[in-house]
Amino acid sequence: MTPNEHEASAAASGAAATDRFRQSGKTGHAVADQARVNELASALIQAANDIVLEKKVTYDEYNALKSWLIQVGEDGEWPLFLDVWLEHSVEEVATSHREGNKGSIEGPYYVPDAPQPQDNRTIPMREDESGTPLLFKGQITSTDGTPLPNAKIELWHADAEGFYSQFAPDLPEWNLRGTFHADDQGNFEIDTVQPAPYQIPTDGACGKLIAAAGWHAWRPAHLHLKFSAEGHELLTAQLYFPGDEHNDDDIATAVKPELMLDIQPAESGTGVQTTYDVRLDPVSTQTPDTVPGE
Ligand code: MBD
Ligand code: FE
Repeated sequence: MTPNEHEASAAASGAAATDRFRQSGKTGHAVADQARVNELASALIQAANDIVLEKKVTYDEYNALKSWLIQVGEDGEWPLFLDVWLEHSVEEVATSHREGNKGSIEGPYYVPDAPQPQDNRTIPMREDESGTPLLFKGQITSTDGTPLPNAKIELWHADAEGFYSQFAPDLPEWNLRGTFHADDQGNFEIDTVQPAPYQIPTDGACGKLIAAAGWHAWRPAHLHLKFSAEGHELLTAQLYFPGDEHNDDDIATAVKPELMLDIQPAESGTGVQTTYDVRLDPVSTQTPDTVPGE
């Protein structure tokens, strides 16, 4: 991979992630409650002012911040910046009530409605797709153990070079993105390949911050998943591979011990396999108004 190819994919991935977010339908849920906007915006502005006063921020530093924030927008990297450094806390708040499997952040590279392969098993990939073949299987149940027939599994991940289709040049649309359904016992089996670790583009605004601060730009190799079933909360997760050098210092703070896969040699003799069972939380019938004590 030459620096020029990295540059090309940095520009493409930022713009594509920004477009994707605009089309996601999530922008329509803006918080309209004035008291809440006041509370959150005031707290954020206060926190920033506290930092300026406490750290004695200079005009040069203030102007560096201003030009960097402008650059984040020009590079299309707001989705990347927010998902890498903030989404993990939002995810923690959103899922703290759950009893079923732990999840993790969605990140900037999800695309809804990925193809459903005819065999309900093989993720779309190039004929010569490189990487270790990976059989990913498991069972989806409710938290009480009841199998969830026909549960939906969406899987997307980087290729063996660390690139995501639709966000990097020269990859077929939907490469390594698929939608699958569990059988009548909630069981699923998916054939894919092992992804490589992901590096934040080095030439964009986020990469410049990482270099200027002396951090590293890596996420450990990961699978992205969404598990859904009628009457159950959507589980958005990432799963990780033991031994990855960045499992303990993920730049996006999205690794949890419960999300580590158990990778074994494949019974087929080719590649590796892993079994990951998933328990989904039933949608609560209690509205906040009926929670005792409220
Ligand atoms: C990724 O692949 C990712 O999963 C996250 C959360 C942020 C940046 C790139
Ligand atoms: Fe990712």
